[in-house]
Amino acid sequence: MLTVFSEKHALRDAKTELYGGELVPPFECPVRAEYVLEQLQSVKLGEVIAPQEFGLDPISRIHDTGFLNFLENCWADWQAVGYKGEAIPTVWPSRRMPQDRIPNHIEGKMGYYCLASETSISDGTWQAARASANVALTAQAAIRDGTNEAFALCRPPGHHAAGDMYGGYCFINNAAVAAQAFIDQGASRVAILDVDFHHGNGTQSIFYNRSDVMFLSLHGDPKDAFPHFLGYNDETGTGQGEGFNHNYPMGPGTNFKTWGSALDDACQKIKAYGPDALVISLGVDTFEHDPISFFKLTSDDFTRYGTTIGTLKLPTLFIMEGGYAVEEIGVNAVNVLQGYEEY
Ligand code: B3N
Ligand code: ZN
Repeated sequence: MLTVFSEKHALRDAKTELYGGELVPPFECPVRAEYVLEQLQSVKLGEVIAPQEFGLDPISRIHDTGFLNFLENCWADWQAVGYKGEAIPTVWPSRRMPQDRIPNHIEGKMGYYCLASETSISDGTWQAARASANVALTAQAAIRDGTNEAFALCRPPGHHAAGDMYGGYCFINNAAVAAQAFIDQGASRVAILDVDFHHGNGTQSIFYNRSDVMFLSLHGDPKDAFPHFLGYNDETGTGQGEGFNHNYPMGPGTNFKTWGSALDDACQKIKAYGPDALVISLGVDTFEHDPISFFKLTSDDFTRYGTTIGTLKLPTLFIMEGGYAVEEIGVNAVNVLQGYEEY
């Protein structure tokens, strides 16, 4: 399988994450991508190429210009007011406040464009996020040009990023940008299957009122897991999008028996939808030893479900999302890709 990878991922190297009232070293760290690269090279999965530069146009199909300008300038603006730490919001337009005023001050801007405060912005974040989107778009272009499957080793991840919000370690929604590229190049329907432990709130919100992109997500029940406010099973889409959004929230201790049944159901829906391409938001934080999740998938389960995805026989773009058991992240992610190829 073709892999696209950019060394520029390492520019995203924040020193702090807000967790449990403390600033701790981020779970989403550069070594994650290096371990995945190492594993796919050690099993000789296939060619690894660097991304092309696509510019901002395909990213702007998904994200607001004001939001992208904010991301580009955030670190400089934060430093310009004299703040010493990494950029973290402290105030939000919450209930009974107008939702559409964008403050001038960086403190207010952060609250406007941020959905959760664990994710610090620091030097290099924007450059790495841009490179990550280019990785997704390069893999997407390979499929457009006739490759049946490709792996975009994206970092930072993307599925929590909405059209105008970052958070959950995500800045640019790589899966959404790639899905939109398929549509813009003539695809009638694209399915996005999100198998990360966390609900892909950003991807859901981007396509919620559309029927040309179906979104399906298997994830930790938001009653008990991030992002807490989206990902319930009564969220089925709106307007033209009604019936094209499918959530499978599952509780603590979920093992492959339960998770695999949800996957089978999602695959049936994808088959019935008949997409021209399938985008997989591939997070491996469903792993039994992941430090921030409560699912119990084993390394062998990743191979098994890769094969299930392969049975769909669709042009498939895998996009790396989460996974924080760094010693095993490579084996788990590559097991999915090898399982897919076994079909
Ligand atoms: O949810 C968490 C979190 C939960 C448990 C933790 N433990 C037990 C150490 C630590 C953190 N934090 C909120 C931010 C989560 C962002 C999730 C990013 C992701 O992987 N999305 O797919
Ligand atoms: Zn996740």
